[in-house]
Amino acid sequence: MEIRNIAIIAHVDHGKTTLTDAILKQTGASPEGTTMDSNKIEQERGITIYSKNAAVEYKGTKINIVDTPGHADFGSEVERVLRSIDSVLLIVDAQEGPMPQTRFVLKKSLELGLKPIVVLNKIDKPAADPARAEEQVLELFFELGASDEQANFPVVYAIGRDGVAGRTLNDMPSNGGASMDLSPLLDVILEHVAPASSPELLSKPAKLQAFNLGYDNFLGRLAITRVYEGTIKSNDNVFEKKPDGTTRSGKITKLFTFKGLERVETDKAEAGDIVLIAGLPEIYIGETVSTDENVEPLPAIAIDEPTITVNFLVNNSPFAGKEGKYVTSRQLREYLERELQVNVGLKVDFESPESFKVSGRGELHIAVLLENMRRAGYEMQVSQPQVIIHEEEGKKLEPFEEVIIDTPSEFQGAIIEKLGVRAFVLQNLTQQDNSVRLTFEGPTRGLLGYKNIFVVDTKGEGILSSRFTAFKPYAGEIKKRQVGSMISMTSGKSLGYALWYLQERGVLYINPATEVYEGMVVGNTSKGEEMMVNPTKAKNQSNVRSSGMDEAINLFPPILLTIERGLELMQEDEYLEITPESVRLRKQFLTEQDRAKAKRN
Ligand SMILES: Nc1nc2c(ncn2[C@@H]2O[C@H](COP(=O)(O)OP(=O)(O)OP(=O)(O)O)[C@@H](O)[C@H]2O)c(=O)[nH]1
Ligand SMILES: [Mg+2]
Repeated sequence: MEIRNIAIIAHVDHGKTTLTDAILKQTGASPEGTTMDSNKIEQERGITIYSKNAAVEYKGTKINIVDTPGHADFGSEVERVLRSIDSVLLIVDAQEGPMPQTRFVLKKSLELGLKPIVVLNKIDKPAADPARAEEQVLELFFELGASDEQANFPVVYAIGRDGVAGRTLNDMPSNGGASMDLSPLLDVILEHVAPASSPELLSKPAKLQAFNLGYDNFLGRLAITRVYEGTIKSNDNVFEKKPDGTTRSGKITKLFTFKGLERVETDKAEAGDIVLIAGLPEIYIGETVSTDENVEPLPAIAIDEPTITVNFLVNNSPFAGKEGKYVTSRQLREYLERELQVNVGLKVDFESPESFKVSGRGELHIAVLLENMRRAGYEMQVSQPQVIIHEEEGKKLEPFEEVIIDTPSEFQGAIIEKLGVRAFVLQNLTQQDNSVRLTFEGPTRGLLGYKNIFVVDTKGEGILSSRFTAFKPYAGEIKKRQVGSMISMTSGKSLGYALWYLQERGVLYINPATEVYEGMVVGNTSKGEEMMVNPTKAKNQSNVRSSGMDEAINLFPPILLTIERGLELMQEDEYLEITPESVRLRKQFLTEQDRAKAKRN
């Protein structure tokens, strides 16, 4: 069977997974109701975190499809995937037009010489403007130095959610056209994407390259590979070559291809296909696997440098060990070691026995790791995220990001002012009706802790997306307005009366009847100063006890801490305590006395 290999790429939320799911359903490759976002955390958050392979059959051709994550923290997943396929569907929301991640994934695709197919999606949105979006996409191609051939891209219009596509707007049912399904898109794929193999490639010895890793409890490490040449069989003796030529030998024990969302075992796979291989415990991204010892290794696949670091420590709060199953340093270490096998963007420094330095591509990357750990029964505490500073020729370099904001115009003043203080420079401003799009560049450091402020400043109506651009010269000291913490001075159960009194002074993180301990942070103060509070205090005892008092008082809903919110809100002298059931913020030193002592030193 002929094979075509494509990846679906886009900015976050532009509709990649919805479209992929619809393709799987319409081709009968997977039943209704299944989704490529198969991971629990993906489903809860409604975003894709891991790139995933699927395969469908259409008009006698096998199409391997890789759905990729659009969130910038997972951009390195996309880069690797692009090395394994022959073309991309660049999905663009017809209302939003190209966004930062659109630019990033398109740039990478063009650099690799791929010829994208552009899908203008979500044309059902009331404010969709496919003509304008198409114009912007074309501009972006030119700006990124596309060749004439690349810039002459085919365009398909789609409503992924309804599972319809058309080669022209007039084909769309919403415009009175006759298109009923996604076959126009699938036809364009067959016409436009080169077949993944040829008799010549098939006649050579087997040659594969690993572009992603997996893990199976029984089979151990797995590699997702593209077969470039020849035929690979299970039980083949192979040579694994690093890009520098270093060679190991090994044996393939099992092979799987993709069918729908499932992996199916097979005894051989031919040039052009994408297969999972087992049996090579040390295989790594970018390595070439071949039956021929003298094969020329394929070029390396670059893996992005981490940009932020968080220290992971054994939980030593007064509530340690109450909720978690795995709490020791050894257990944390074992988890992280396993994670490093598959979490490619991650780095861990195990040097210190008390705290492991975990580095990743952004706050979300770290937050997802922590979320996975707590769900697996782990408990730990982590320090405030810090950006990674590089030293180059005696110069300090730090990660920079591009930020694009869409907001109602009335909020732009506050945004420009606050990002300005955080060393972000406004680079572009475009007005459209009552909203503006602002483009900034500045240090990641300045962005840490800003997202909560942004939500407040735009009353939840602004959309902020950011992505790493490069390590650039250190932007100097940034004076952020500190939020002060409300610190519990005692241990016990919080009471409604006490919280009612405290909510006058700031924002609370806890509900009534929450167990607290001395040194735990229960809220933040609007004035910005640290404050010792007693959230367990009952109404003055000397008063006659008015029954029902607790029910009658009016409490604002607290801002309950999630892992991400905690990482954003926490101060440098605090830890975020994470257990299977709770997320708490605490001072590193629990008593006022110890804090004062630590300050003096
Ligand atoms: N109006 C409209 N909404 C759509 C369409 N397709 C998808 N959506 C919605 O857009 C949101 C994001 O869809 P996804 O398919 O998860 O987007 P994605 O590109 O896979 O997102 P990430 O993987 O997180 O980058 C969901 O709420 C979808 O229901 C469409 O054709 N029209
Ligand atoms: Mg998705």
